[in-house]
Amino acid sequence: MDVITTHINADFDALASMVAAKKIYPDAIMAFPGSQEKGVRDFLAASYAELDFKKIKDIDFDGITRLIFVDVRNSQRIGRFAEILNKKGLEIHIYDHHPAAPENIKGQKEGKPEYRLQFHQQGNGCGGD
Ligand SMILES: [Mn+2]
Repeated sequence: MDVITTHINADFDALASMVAAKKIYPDAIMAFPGSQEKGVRDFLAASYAELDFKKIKDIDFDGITRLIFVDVRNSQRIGRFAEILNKKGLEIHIYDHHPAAPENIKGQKEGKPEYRLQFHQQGNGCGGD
């Protein structure tokens, strides 16, 4: 089972990245690792779009074979998903724009660092989250 997730206190770039990743991994489940920012909560509650998110408590963690992280690669910002990072056979894909840090997760597939660097040099105006 594939799961697309992001950082705790999810913001709109997290939400948008999850929806974009679902286009690449159409069979994946989308799940937030924790709460969302108020604006995101309000947006989802208003049902502007039919977005199919699953609650983390309803996910069978033993059944996860691939984790797709978007807008995050810091293991301290992924809530309960950190518990299975070292699970045997787990595949990890990462699409993130944050700078390198010691606690960063390593993935078999990662977004290009050159792109991340360029993004930050230009200034992304999203407060760094
Ligand atoms: Mn974000």
